[in-house]
Amino acid sequence: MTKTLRWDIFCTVIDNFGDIGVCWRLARQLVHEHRQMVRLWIDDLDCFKLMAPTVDPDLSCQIIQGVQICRWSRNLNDTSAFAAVEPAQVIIEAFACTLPEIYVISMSRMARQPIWIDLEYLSAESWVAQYHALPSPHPRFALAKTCYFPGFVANTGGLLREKGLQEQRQVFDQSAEQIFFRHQGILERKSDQIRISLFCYESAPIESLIKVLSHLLYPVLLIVPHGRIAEKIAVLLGAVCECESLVIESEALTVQIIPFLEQSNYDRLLWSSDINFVRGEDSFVRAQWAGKPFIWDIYPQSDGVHWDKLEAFLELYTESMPMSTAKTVCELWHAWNGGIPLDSATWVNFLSFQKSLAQHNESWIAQLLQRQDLTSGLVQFVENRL
Ligand code: TRH
Repeated sequence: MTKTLRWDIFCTVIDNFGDIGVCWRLARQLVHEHRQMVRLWIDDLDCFKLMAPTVDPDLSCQIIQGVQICRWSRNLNDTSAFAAVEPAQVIIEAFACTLPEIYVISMSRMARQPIWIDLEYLSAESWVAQYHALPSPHPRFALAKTCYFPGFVANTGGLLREKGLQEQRQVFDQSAEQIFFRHQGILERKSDQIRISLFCYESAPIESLIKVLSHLLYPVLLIVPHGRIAEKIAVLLGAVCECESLVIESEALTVQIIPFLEQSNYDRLLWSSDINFVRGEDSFVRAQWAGKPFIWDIYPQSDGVHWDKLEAFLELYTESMPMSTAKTVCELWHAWNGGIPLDSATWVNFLSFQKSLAQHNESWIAQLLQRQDLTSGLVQFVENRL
């Protein structure tokens, strides 16, 4: 039986939701599936509240779904608050967020060295397997930090995947979908209508996509959770997005802006859409578990290194696809990431592979399911070091 340990997860929110999205998933899984005791330190509770609505941003400490949520004040004057904090036995420094110095000093004074893990960003690049789980000594203290890399293949940290996730998706049938849509106020499905969810960065060619979708021969419902992209689309279509919900019609296209969803409801949106546009890291992984054709908007980096990351994933994901399907996927993904223009031919071509892509995705899921999930892997990694 797994030993119950105390875990501290540190997470900073930059200007997106991925870091907290990953940490929140990991924290819950550790508690619910592995009976660990978890404190999650977050520097932006307002942002967190968007995906976990029961969070009270005014509280410095609260328990949500069995996870102790602590506000991590980044104010320099407040770092002394950490002097009174006893470090946990396992510390996750998510995405190199840098632990408070005083906390690291406390770690170095512990009778038994804690297990310190730097949880890294996900990548399909081949170097990941070489660097995964390598420890590096601290320059000043008798501490070691291990870089833990999520990944898609053997010898990486795997992907976040809750127990029973695929079973939940499989029982999410038409009537469950209808109930979900009713609860979220999402328009009912019309026959022949293609339903698309959209979550992307402002750098994506949104204007071209709207043009392409408006001029199609069949109706499209584009569902956009509220945020900067939704506002941009409203402006493009001459509407004003004054509240979090809005329906805009433009020829064949209906755009529905909905409030930002609670994290597990976002999964349901991915399961019930025909095609999903996703971004970053966590929604990208969730789209893979959802099995529907998806288009990834990779987090753009100023030095352009994200292109290598995109190509590495495409290579792996399309490896067993017929050449024509692979070419079509690559074309649309390149266009969506700004590599080439996005035109209606690229889109229509992609749509023609909708069914075969959904089939391919089921084999892709089966392939991913052969790997241990990230949280179980982490728990095992820690146990091996006790
Ligand atoms: O928000 P992101 O762009 O986060 C990014 C990436 O993680 C990137 O790798 C990182 O470097 C950068 O932040 C700083 O995209 P991502 O990773 O998909 O995270 C979105 C989270 O928001 C995910 O957990 C799903 C969740 N979500 C909801 O809960 N409800 C919603 O309505 C939507 C649209 C998303």
